Amino acid sequence: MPRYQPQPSDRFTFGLWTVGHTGRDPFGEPTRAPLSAPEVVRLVAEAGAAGVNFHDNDLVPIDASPAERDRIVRDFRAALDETGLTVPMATTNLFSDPAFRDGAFTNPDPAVRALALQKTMGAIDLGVELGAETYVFWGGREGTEVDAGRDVVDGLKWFREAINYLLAYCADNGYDLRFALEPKPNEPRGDIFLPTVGAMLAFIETLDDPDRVGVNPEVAHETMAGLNVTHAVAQAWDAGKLFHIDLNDQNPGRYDQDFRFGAHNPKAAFHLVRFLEGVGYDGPLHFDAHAYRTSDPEDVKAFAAGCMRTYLVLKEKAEQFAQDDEIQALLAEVTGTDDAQGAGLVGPYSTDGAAALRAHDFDRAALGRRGRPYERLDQLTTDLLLGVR
Ligand code: GCO
Ligand code: MN
Ligand code: MN
Repeated sequence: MPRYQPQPSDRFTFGLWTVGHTGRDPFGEPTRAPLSAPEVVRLVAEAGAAGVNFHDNDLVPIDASPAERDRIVRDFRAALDETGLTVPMATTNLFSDPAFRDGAFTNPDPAVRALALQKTMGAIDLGVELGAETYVFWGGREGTEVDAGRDVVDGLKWFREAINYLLAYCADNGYDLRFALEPKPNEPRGDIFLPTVGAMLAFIETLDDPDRVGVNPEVAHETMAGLNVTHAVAQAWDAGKLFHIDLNDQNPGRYDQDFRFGAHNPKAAFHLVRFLEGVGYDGPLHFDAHAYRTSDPEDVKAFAAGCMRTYLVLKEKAEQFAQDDEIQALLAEVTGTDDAQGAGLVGPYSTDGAAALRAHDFDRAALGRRGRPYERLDQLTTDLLLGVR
């Protein structure tokens, strides 16, 4: 088998909206012809992915008749059956239609909030029908430009009401679906509510059934907020909330770029892969990215292949990192695991332990002098990534 050839067991997924992206942006018209859902399924399957995800309206147009819906779903399912691809995740488009221009679940108009619930219940039914196990909520229009115009606490309350309602809807229908909330700081709104993984994790604990709800961190979104995505993902993992992940790349301080995974900052991508593989994350690895506007259909295939190839190369690099004696010795040094001096002084509190710690005589100056060879460690990591190690 060719090296770095993705297999379904790698759990890579793409969205209909990612590989099917037509190159439209706020300044320009599409540069590529749209692909039908079965065409995306075949392209993604040929590239070696395991699954395909969709927003309700990526598959079924918002004004499709019931007969059209049935035909589209039948053709899509036939393509899935033919290729063996699955649908691990589904989601709702609550941002394109003008009705949602001032938010969906957090819209001040209760009629729009009700419409958003109605649309999402239909989309959940569709997702479940096609086998989805995770349902993603990305609050595209849930936010503001004008802070005088919205009480944020109202926004949070309405968002909570909506998620609670939909949790109850799933329970009522016997759907074994987990929800993954996806934070983003801005775009398309000036400010989107619950902008980061940390904010979302705190919000989840206020829901009626927090156990069924986790997060869907995205590389680009944390990077847009100037944050370290691996730290965010680690916190989600620590909380038992890493239900899904959106992989792509982003240059901080720029527009929402959705670059091919690893395209901009391969070192950050490496640390993320090393983390995911190290802890044994076994959920879907979803590429929420799209090809450059300049790409033709062949280049779109190269884009999809490139996302997966980079992940697999970085996975191999992570294994190399774990087996490199020099790197591991430096790691032991910087993490203090080679040093017995402090052992026994820290750990769970006890009265005796606290007394011993209070009586302990530290050589503070020596502690302040102790070397931390991060330069050497990072250079070895760089050498390894650049292929000279
Ligand atoms: C974005 C988001 C979306 C969501 C998608 C799934 O920046 O537009 O990342 O692509 O991931 O709507 O909910
Ligand atoms: Mn995004
Ligand atoms: Mn996303």
